[in-house]
Amino acid sequence: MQKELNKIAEDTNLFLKKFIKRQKKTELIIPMQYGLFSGGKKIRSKILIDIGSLFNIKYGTLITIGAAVECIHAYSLIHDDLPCMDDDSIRRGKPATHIKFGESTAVLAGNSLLTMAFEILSHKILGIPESSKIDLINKISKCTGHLGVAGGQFLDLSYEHKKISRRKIIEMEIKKTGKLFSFCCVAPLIIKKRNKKEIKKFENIGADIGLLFQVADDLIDKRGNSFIAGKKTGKDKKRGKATLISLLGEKNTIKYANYLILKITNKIKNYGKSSKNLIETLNYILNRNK
Ligand code: GRG
Repeated sequence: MQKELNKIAEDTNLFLKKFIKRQKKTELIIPMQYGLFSGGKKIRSKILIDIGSLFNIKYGTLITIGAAVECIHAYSLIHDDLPCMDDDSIRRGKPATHIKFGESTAVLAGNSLLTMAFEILSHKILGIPESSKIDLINKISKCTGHLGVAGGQFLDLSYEHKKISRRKIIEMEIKKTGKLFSFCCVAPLIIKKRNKKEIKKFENIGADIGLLFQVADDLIDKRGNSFIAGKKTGKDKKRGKATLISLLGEKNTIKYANYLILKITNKIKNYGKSSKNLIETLNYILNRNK
C-alpha cells in the first residue's frame, strides 16, 4: 500500500510541478508550493484511482483529477491551521504555512490553490469531453462550498465546548471530511455518465469513507504520537471538539469504523475483483498512524 501511495504522490506532484511551471511566476507560488509539496499521503487520489479502476478510467486522467483534489485539500489544511480556525503551528512535521510565510500570505496561497483546482479541471489536458468537465466542476464546487467542506468546518468550529448529538457530529464530519471523498468516488461515474441512482450510491460510499477517515484522525489525536503524526496530538480534548470518540468512547467508535468498512465492502463487492484495492485502502485508512 505504501509503495502505491508513494507512486501516486510522485505522479501527482510531477503533474502539479509541470502545471505550475507553465504559469507566470508570482511571489505566491512559493507558499502555494510549500502547502502542496510538504508531504501528504495522497489518500484522496488513491480512492479516486481505486474507484476509477472499477470503471476503466485512464490512470493519467485520474492523476489529473486527483491533482485538482489535492490542491483543494492542501488549501483546506493551510486555512485549517490558521489562528482563526484550528490554530495549529505544525503540519506534516513542518511549520504550518502561516507560521512560515505569515497569515495574509497563507490565506492568499490557500485561495490560489482553490482556484488552481478549477483551472486544472477545466484545462484541455484532462482529456475528457467538455460536458464531463463541467459536471466535474459543478460537483467539486458543491462538495467544497457551504454545503460541503467549508460548511462542515463552520459546524466543527461552532460545536466546540458543546454537547452535540451523534447525528449532528456525523453530519458535520460528512461535510468537513466526507464531501471531498464523495467527489473522488463519483468523479469516475460522472465521466462515464452513469445514472443518478448509481452516482448517489457512490456519493454515500464517499461519505462513509470520510467518516472512517475522520474516526482514524480522531484516534490519532487521542492516542497517536505527534512526531509520527507530523502534527500536535491531544488537541481535540483541549479545544472541546465534538467527535464520535468524545461521545461514544474509543471502543464503540472502533466498532462503528469496522461497521463502516463492512457497509462499503458490501456495496462494492459486485464491481469485480479490482474492488479489493478499495477494501485494502479502507483498512489502511483505519489503521494508519499519520
Ligand atoms: C472549502 C476546502 C475548503 C476549506 C475551507 C479550513 C476549512 C474550510 C476546512 C478544513 C477541512 C479539514 C482540514 C478537514 C479535516 C480533514 C482531515 C482529517 C485532514 C487530514 O488529511 P490527511 O491526513 O492529510 O489526508 P495529509 O497530510 O496526509 O495530506
